Amino acid sequence: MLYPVTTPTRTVLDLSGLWRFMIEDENSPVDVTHPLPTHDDVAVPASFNDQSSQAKIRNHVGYVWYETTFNIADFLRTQRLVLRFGSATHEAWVYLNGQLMTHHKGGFTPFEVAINQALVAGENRLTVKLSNMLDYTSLPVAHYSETTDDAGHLVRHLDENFDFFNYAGLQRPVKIYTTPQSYVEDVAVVPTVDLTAHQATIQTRVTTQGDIDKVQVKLFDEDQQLVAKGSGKASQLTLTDVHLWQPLHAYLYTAQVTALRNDEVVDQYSEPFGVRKIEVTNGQFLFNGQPFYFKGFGKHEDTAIHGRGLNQPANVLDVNLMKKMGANSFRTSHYPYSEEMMRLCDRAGIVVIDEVPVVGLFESFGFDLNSTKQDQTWQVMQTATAHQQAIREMIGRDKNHACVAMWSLANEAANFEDGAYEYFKPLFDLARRLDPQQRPCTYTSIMQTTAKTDKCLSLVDVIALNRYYGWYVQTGDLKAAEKATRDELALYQRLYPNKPIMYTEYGADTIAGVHSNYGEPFSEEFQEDYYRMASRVFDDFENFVGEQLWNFADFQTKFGIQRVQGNKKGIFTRDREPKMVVRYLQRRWRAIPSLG
Ligand code: BDP
Repeated sequence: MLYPVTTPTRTVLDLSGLWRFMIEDENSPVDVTHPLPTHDDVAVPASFNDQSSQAKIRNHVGYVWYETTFNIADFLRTQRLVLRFGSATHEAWVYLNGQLMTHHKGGFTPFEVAINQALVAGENRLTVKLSNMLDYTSLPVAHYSETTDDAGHLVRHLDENFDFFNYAGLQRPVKIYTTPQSYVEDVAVVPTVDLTAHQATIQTRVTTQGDIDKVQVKLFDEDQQLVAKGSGKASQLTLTDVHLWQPLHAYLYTAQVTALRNDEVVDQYSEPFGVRKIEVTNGQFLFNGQPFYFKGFGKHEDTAIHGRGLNQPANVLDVNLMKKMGANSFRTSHYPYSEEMMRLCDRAGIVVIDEVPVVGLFESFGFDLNSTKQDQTWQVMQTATAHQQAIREMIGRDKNHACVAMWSLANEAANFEDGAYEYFKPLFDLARRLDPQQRPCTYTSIMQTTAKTDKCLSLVDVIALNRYYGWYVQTGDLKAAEKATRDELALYQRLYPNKPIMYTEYGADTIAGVHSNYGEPFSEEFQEDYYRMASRVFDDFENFVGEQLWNFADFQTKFGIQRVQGNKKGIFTRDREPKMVVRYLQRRWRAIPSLG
């Protein structure tokens, strides 16, 4: 799916701004043929939750309604008009002038619908019903239940299988874009690099709709100079003296695709792309032929008031802070991030592990490493269909991004239970079939899954571990934690000598401003000691290809006795002030080259 951009044949209208908003009172159904019975406002894009002064709204489980009105300029009405949601969390029903236009489930990927047929002259009314509910068929996963209150009214409850706050709403831009009636539908760009010849072959695959008899492709460099051109829906162009897209040194070409009829331009679309080669071989993760070392973070889309809503200044600051620290990468834990963030990373040279919203695939969660208990996760969870859709939509959206170096197909699933391999095998096959760039695939493994009990390691290209020695186990005892960390990595390396291993989570809750002469847990001293311990171990392992700590910043969570206003494992506070450990990590990461 293409990101909406303006070109000589297309324009984009942004419906961001103030919308009407209400939570649904299930005893008085909404009549979509009339304006919503509310005068409350909500800003789009953003989560609705933290914009409200009322706990009842912030914590609402069920349906919410959004509404706005818009006009379309007469001169645009001959064009194909497409209404596009960057995301709608978690399930949406979209009505235009009272008519149901589309429905989409899955809160972190875009969807769109052509609206010409439903437009009226003058003002048009766009109404969206959203559900923030999750269950054992959705992604992410939550336990859903219902009770009734004293008045006999339905009360819905969610117990999420994850800690981040279940922010919802129209969290990403809502746009209307135009295309001509015949148009470029999709573009896939696949670079193949010959590193010794400094040359690349760029395959483009274009799909069109309508009356198009010719497709032209032109490639431009960063100075807007034409560097190659060709024609055909499947074209293969050669770039000589190629500028590589390197971690922290981005270089973006543009593929300009023109669709023609009788040699007249019908539609044009421009897609940025980078040229780089990613391989996993002999226990190494190679970027343009050189061993790459991931330095960075697991993150969240999470800022004050915006919640999970697009916050571009925060994204820019986060990338700037990463670069200052010498970090080069992050994982989109635990859902695909906004398209705006992906485009920013393409430009900034930040390497991304792109993760589907698959979190919480376990019946019961724990850190008991000696547990041999087998739940029925793979019988109880009915998420396979949603999982396939999430993979399709993530890869469909992000396939051309230079920044995406690997797909993560799950965070912390019950991979040690019977049925895990049978569940995951078709999903890995699907991802590999769908990705035109054939990127490596992985999942991040929960502590309960060990090198000996994980049933799915044969599926991954890189072993990605989420580990909390010294925090959730051996709490505060960094000596024991160091031994456990070392022993486990040694075992993985011995059993899987050809697979690169990385940490995709490790961290300790740290309250900014809390200090301890004794390096106690929750203090800034403990956080630094913890990271020093982990670093010492990492440096001793040859196949160890990266450290992405947990978490870039403190973030909002559901309520729980382990969470005082959220998860405090950030090395930055929620408003991006550094904790003490940042200086240590900055020194360390600046001294470790990304490549080499
Ligand atoms: C891991 C999860 C992550 C949590 C983290 C923690 O992958 O989402 O936030 O633990 O508890 O299990 O801090």
